Parts: sequence; structure tokens; C-alpha cells
Amino acid sequence: MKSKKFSAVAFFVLLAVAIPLMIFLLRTQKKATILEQPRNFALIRPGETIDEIVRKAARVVPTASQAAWQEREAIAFIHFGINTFTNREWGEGSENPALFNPATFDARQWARVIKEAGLKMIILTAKHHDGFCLWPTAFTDHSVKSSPWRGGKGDVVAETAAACREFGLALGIYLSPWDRHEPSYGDSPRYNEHFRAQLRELLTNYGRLDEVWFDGACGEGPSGKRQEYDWASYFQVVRELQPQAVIFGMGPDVRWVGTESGYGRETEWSVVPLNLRNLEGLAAAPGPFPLDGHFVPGDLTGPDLGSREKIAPARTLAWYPAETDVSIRPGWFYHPDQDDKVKTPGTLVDIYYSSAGRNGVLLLNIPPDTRGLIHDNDAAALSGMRSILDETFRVDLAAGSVVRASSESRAHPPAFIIDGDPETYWTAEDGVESARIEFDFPAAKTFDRARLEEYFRIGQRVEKFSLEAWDGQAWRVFAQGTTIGAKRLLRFAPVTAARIRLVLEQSRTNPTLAAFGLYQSSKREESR
Ligand code: FUL
Repeated sequence: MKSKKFSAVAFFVLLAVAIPLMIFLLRTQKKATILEQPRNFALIRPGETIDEIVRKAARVVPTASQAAWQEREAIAFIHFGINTFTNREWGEGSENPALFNPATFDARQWARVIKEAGLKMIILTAKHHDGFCLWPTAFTDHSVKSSPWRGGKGDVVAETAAACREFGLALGIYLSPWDRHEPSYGDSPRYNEHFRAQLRELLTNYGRLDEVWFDGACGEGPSGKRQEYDWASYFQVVRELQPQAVIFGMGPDVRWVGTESGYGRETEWSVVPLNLRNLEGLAAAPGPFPLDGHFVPGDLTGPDLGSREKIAPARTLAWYPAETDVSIRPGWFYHPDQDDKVKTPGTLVDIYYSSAGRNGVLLLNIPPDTRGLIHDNDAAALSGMRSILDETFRVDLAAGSVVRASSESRAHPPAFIIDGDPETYWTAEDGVESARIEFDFPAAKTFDRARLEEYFRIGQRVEKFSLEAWDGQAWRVFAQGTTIGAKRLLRFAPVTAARIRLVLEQSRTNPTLAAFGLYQSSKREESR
């Protein structure tokens, strides 16, 4: 009897201790998962060590839109407008809209040429600095509706959007903040209102948009008009109407690589320090677009943005990947005297390796002519580029090899690297920051190109790697690199081997690899 009573008491005492303990544990676990939820930014506390900062950087991830944008890898820019007809790069804003009259305008031709080139999106200059609008906006008469084209009933944005839909291309919009025509420009609140109104029109009337391009250029000079752009309010319009779109340039989703050459950095980090304001607010209520209200456009054009040295003193890190823009011609707009200055297929291929192949997205400008068509020379160069790339990347010589890794996490074996599925990936065990992955081929193969892809959706990690071939006696290095990111393409002198290995020398946390390929380049690549 006594022992029964004792066990009942013990049982209740146990419950009294266990229940609060369980609640406490559950709560802390929930808190921990909230804190550890992967985000596209990280805050650094004073006193954090470089190791802690590096690990934090490795855990910063892209948003779903940033990841989708990155996967497009190469996209098209279309500079078309009043400048096409005045043969200028920057219009004054006083041009007569009657000049805009593309006789055989055909956005379907643009989309066809761009699709066949393998580019995945068109970003159209709906309004360049001269203020002339390619759509019949309700907020100014300085637009296609005052032109003779299609009797003033035309809409370039609508026809481009329809062509993109038909050809399976995404669509983006360039809307120049700097406006040399609009009288309210310089009267900051009024112009901000005007700009938001135009943005609303574009983001409401033309279906889905995947990128909004905010150019930072302004040529007003010290005695010109001064306009304070209300960036945060522009971002709000985009988030409200097209939440899947990334905001480029003056926005927080995609950064300008820093040159207009088409050549990105050899070492390109998607996670970089960002100068943000009101950090307390950011820590408290991140929301779905955490950086919007805190973002301050800044200069991110230096040679090194994301190395350990650069992130060590940072207070905030953000996923802010590079877009690498370049024109197929010397100018952004069409000029007849540049018809013979179109980049050759070989140069375009070189640019592709140096942009999309360096963890950036290539934004290649193709300016339609006064007929409203992509010129034959540009179309020929694009199709030349495509056929060289197809010829090079058609046969992956690493497919079918036997893959072994010096370390692997149970759910992510090395076979996932060559399964052709970008969603599966290999990763080393937790805590392992360098690893070797060996590829054995059934017979010797000759190759001079390599493709590496990290599983960047969970962060960018690899800092240094090399590729080595077994020559029968020793491993010989034939290529080396630093960052990989979404895609790293390497070119090297031809190697013949039956065994090669990838040595991941240094990584910010356990490295991942989603894809690896080896190729033999098309002979036509040399025709630069
Ligand atoms: C620059 C502009 O000033 C050029 O005209 C062009 O649009 C280029 C892509 O961006 O900032």
C-alpha cells in the first residue's frame, strides 16, 4: 500500500518536472529553427570570429526568384526606342515622337532569334533616359501613341510580351529612373509619384514579369536637376504586383557586375557585404523581402567583393549575385555604321565562358534596327554562338564514369554529381571542408573544357579547387579555380586521361557539387 502511494507521488512529481521541461525544450528548438532558417542575408554581431562569419556567409541562400533567375544563365537585352531613329545613345528628351516609325516591326522575329540563341528572357527598354515610352502610358504623351507607328495605336511592350509568351521566354522591363523629358523630374515627390504610376501600368497590364531593371545612370551633372528617388516605394510596387520578379541594379536582388564588357570576375561571390540601414529593424521583422526597406544602392564594382578579407569587417551579408551585361555591338542602341562591328560568334562564346561560366548571368544586348527587326548580322552571330556552344556541350565525357569521394554525407552520394539532375547533389560530411572526388572512365578520353556547379540553393561554399589527371605515375594539375557558385566553366589545353580528380581545397563549410562535366571544344570556337 505504502509503495503504491509512493509510486503515485513519484509519477506526479515526474510529470510536474517532465511537462515544463518538454515545453521548454520544444520552445527552444522552435526558436532555434526560426533563427537558423536559411535566409538571403545574415547579420554579424560585434565580436564574431572570422570562422563564425565565414560559416554564416556559407549559410546565406538565394530567394526562390534569385535562384530561378540564376538558372536562366543567359538572357537578352533589347535597347529600342527614339534613339534607334536619331542614331544616338542618350537622347535629350526633346525628340519628336513622330520619328518613331519602325516600318516592319516584328517582336516575334526578336523572340525567335533570341530563343534560337538559347537566351531565356527579354528585358525591354520600355523607357530609356530620353523619356520616350514604348507603351501608350496614361501619364505622358511622349510615347508611341504620339507616333505614326500603327497609327498611334501601337504598343511595343504588349507585342514583346505576347511574343515572349509565344516563344516561351520570360520578360523583364527596363524603366529608366533618369527621365530627361518628364517635366516633374527633379521635383522629387511629384516625379516619384509619376514613376510609380508608370511602373504600375507596366507591372499590371502585360502579364508576368521576371525582372525589373533600375538603371543608376544619370547625366544631369552638378548644375542639372536633382531628383531624390524613393527606391523603397518603387520596390513596394514591384513586390505588390510582380512578387516573383527580381529587381536589378538599384534594387536588392541582382547586382551589376561592374563593367559593360561581358567579362565577370574570376572569383565571383554571390554573398557579399551590403551596406544596409536600420539594422535593428531588419533583425526584428524580416518579412518576405527583408532587405527592401534597408537597402542603400552602393558601388559594388571593385575587383574583390566577397573574399574572407572583405566579409571579415562586414555587419551584414546578403545574397546579391552578379548580372554581366554587354552589347553585341559597340553601342546599346542600333547604329547603321556598326553593322560591321557585330561581335563574332567566337567572341560571344568567350563572353559566355566569362560571364555565365563565372557564376554570373549573361545579359546580352541585341538592338533592333529602324525597321524594328534584329539585323541579319546580329542574328547570324547569335546563331553561330549557339551552334559552337551546342557542339561543345553536347557530349559530356564525364557521364558514365565511376565517381568516388573522400567524404560523403549519407543522403548525398557522389553519383548524384553525374546523374544529370540539377536537384540532386553530393556533399561532404558536416565539418569536412576539403575533399577529393575521383572520376574513373572506362577508357582514356580527351577534353579541354570542364563544367562545375555547386548546389547553390543552399549557399555558395567552395573557395579553391583544382583538377588533376592521373598520368600513370602521378596526379598532374591541369586546371585551377577559386569560386564555383551556380556554374563555373574552365578552359584548358587538351588533356587525355582515364582518371581525373577534383580537389576541393578550401570551402566555407562542407562543399556541395550538383554537376560536373568534361567536354571537347568545337574547333570553330577559335574563330574570333
Ligand atoms: C546604362 C545606360 O546609360 C546605357 O544607355 C544602357 O542603357 C546601359 C545598359 O545602362 O547605365
